[in-house]
Amino acid sequence: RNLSLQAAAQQGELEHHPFDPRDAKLVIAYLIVAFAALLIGGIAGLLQTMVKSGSIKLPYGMGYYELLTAHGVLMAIVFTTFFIIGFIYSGVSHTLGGKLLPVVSRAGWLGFALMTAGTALGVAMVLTGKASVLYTFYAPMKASPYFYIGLALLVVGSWVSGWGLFYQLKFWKKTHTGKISPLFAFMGVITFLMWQIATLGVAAEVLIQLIPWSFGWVETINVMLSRTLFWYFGHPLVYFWLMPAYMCWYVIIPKIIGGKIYSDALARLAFILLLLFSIPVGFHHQLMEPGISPFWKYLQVVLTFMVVVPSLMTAFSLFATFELYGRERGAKGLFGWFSMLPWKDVRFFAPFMGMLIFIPAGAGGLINASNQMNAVVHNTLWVTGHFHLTVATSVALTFFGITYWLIPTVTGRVLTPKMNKLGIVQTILWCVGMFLMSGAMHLVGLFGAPRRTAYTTYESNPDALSWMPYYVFMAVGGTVLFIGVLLMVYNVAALLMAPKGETAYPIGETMENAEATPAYLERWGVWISLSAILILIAYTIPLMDMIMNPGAGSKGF
Ligand code: HAS
Ligand code: HEM
Ligand code: CU
Repeated sequence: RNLSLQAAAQQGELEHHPFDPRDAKLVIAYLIVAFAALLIGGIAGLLQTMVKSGSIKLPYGMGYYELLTAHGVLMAIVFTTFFIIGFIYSGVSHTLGGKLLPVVSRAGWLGFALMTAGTALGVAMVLTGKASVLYTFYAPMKASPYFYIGLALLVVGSWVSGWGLFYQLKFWKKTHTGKISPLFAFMGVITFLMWQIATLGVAAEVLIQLIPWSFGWVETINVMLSRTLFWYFGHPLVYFWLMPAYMCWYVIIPKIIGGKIYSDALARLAFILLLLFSIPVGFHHQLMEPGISPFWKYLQVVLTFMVVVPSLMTAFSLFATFELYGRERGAKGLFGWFSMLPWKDVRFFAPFMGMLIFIPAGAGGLINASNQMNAVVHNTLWVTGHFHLTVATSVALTFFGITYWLIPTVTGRVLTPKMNKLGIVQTILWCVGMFLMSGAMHLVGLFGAPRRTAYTTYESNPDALSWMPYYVFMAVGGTVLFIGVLLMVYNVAALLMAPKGETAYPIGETMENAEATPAYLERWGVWISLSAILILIAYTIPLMDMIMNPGAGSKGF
């Protein structure tokens, strides 16, 4: 109780603190690159749906896989990572002392420069046709070495930014001995800790395997090992997108609706479980690969079902926040609280639609993770449908919802009622477009339509022809979504030029009668060690096997 009172007092002191203008520049720089990536990635996405449905042929000798690589990289890696760092830097600046330490701000800018340079290099390679290897860059498909170098710069840049966050928390702890860190900062640091551990896998793949091989210094590559290192990183990557969305759901949304955070301790525990169980689960992307023994796949699937638990805790905690908020205002019956929520406020509405869609999105994930059902859906458009609900809707809509207050807050402006309305329209466009596109992807995937293919009728094979109507629905959905992308980019520009004023940073407070947060939740050493132990258990023997028995190795193409 004491801790939550302290936190509340601190909150009050922070609320009237205008955002530091130097930090604002950094946050806005990250957001601008993020939304530029969304725009270009959106154009690629629209063209993909047009090509697949046979509506257009690509001009200028452009290939489908150039487009799809650009889309995957720009949307899933550039848009997300830049947004996440901008968002977390803003909240850490706000909750840990009101501004970034000079060295942290320098780390943020250095990270930004490295990431932007890496993105420019990587995207240039993709758009000139020298890296049509998709965002998962599986060997033995081979890209120009500069594509991999670009990716490496992007990752190293994100490390530098992450180190800045760690330092800011360390300094805060030193100057606030005995106090538990603010929830937002705690979650931000866990997110980057997880990222730090996860990216070691892709760094090893890129530096030790792909770059020497693509320069021609070695002739062959161990494909099994490279895919395994990729998915050691690739699954936690999806939680790296999700955790900042959860930060908004746990910490920001209660404040925006005028309610309270249900439990600070539960939120922290959920994030610790995400740290522990996000990483040792990459094999659920490799269930159909022959080179891994069933025992290790089984073990990692068990761990995959463990990582569902913190998501269920999140669902529970959000329902509690909403219900208690509604009941406080006199809601009756089982679901009376539902109508009490501020539906006309885009800062709530967009992330809420993200939450709602996360229910079917997560259910689809459970299907994917079940070995026998994975055999049905693997490499079909069902999977593409799954992640356009998770990352491209639950996460993306939450990020859009954050943008409507984040830009005004850091730049000293206000969200006008007109922009709010445009935001609601944008959210509805996104939901309708995604319902059509992702719905069609899920269905046609069950009929066996493969992902990652351009227009094809397989020489009039009747099965392939029966997919066409779904591809048309995908294209209609893709068009609605693309209008949504354009409107979002317009909204960002409008927010950057909104009328001057003061907007508070919406950090929620914990319920008055909540349990005090136990200090062991902040025993970093314990959680990092446990995470390392789980990773060693899940990966040591399979990796040793792949390294000791590499087969002949594959030449690139
Ligand atoms: Fe996934 C493939 C399994 C979650 C993203 N996933 C992918 C790929 C991506 C991706 C990008 O096991 C493709 C990669 C590629 O290119 O090949 N996924 C899971 C499981 C979960 C899961 C078990 N995925 C995500 C999230 C992603 C994401 C999150 C991005 C952000 N996924 C898989 C598997 C594959 C896969 C296999 C490989 C498929 C293959 O064969 O290739 C779980 O973490 C999901 C747990 C979530 C829940 C939902 C909880 C609900 C909440 C909302 C509450 C709502 C409220 C509002 C409170 C159980 C928290 C309610 C209000 C009312 C009024 C109702
Ligand atoms: C793949 C369309 C937004 C992430 C695809 C594909 C289509 C598509 C048709 C599948 C192509 C294939 O498998 O042959 C769109 C449209 C969008 C959109 C029309 C909105 C205008 C997003 C967003 C994200 C995203 C916001 C992530 C934040 C991805 C990823 C792939 C993909 C990671 C997989 C690429 C691969 O298989 O290598 N998109 N998408 N998309 N999309 Fe989107
Ligand atoms: Cu996964």
